[in-house]
Amino acid sequence: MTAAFTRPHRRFNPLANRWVLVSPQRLQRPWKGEESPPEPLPPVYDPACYLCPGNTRIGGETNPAYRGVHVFANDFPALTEAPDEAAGDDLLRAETARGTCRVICFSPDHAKTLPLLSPEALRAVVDCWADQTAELGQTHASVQIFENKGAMMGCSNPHPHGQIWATGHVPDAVRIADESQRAYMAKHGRAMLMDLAAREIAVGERVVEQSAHWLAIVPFWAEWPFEILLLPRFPAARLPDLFPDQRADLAGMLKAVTTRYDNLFRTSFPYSMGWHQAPFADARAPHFQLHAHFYPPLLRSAQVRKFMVGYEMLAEPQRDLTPELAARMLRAVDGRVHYRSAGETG
Ligand code: H2U
Repeated sequence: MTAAFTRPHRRFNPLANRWVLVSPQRLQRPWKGEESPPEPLPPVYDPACYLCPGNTRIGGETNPAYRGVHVFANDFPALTEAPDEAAGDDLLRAETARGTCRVICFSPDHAKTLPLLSPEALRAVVDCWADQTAELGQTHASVQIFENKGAMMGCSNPHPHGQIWATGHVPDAVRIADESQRAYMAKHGRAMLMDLAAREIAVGERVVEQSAHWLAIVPFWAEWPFEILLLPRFPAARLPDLFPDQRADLAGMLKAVTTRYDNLFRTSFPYSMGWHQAPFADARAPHFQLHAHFYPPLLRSAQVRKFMVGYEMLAEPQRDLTPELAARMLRAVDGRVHYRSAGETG
């Protein structure tokens, strides 16, 4: 049905419970990204970077001489562990939002990004995400792990880093993903995203990367041009549930997906990515499948981005490039050799 869909249509996102408008007639031919020369890599160490080992942060603390992954408490947290305060009424309603915000440096090397890290270093990032989730999940309702990459996504610093926000409440996007998956399981007796993984593997046209344990697709209902949904092919509600071989495989998957992204327009591909994990209220959550969203803004080159404005802000998201074509473009570029290392041996 989808490949033959050449006229305007809407697709439903059952995970987020909303629609996206697809207008493939506006953009039927694939295009080749402008091949701008790679920007110079930042230095391995930047004395002015507040995330590099040994440097002083804006808040006055000094980073240790860390050699792998490094986590610290955000000096400007969006949430604090404040005690409860009064709420409002039905019209003007408020409630206390308590939480903990941390920053995670993926590497001491200022010049690295996820696709440039070794599989072992990426595995350490996965382990750190899982350990942080396990720790903060003991005292919080939800743990949100994310990375803003690139100035286009508001990232403050090229040093490879992400964030962890653990909250006493379940934020909206996670609440909706939880409710949608719960309703699907009540109706079908199976997990929504296990069904989706099986269906997408069978169909194949939206698959970007597939490994023994993981699947990366441009979802049928993608809003951003090159959006990716990363799914486990086994039941798992949260990152700490992952077994060692699943973690190692995930590290390879992260490397492959981000390598494809960078190779698409031969640029350090900006995005916001993050994990949706089951809220901690349910010790077991068989309806909820752990998954990662990658939301990249680029549309047709390293410079030309998709704007979510006008109709998107006031009505619903709209896209021209079909998810099937986006997946084909991502499959067509190398998922193993990064453009910066092409030509290198070993
Ligand atoms: P982003 O690049 O995704 O914005 O993340 C950087 C975070 O680092 C940001 O939340 C924090 C900011 O508050 N930060 C510190 O904790 N200490 C600093 O010295 C500078 C930035």
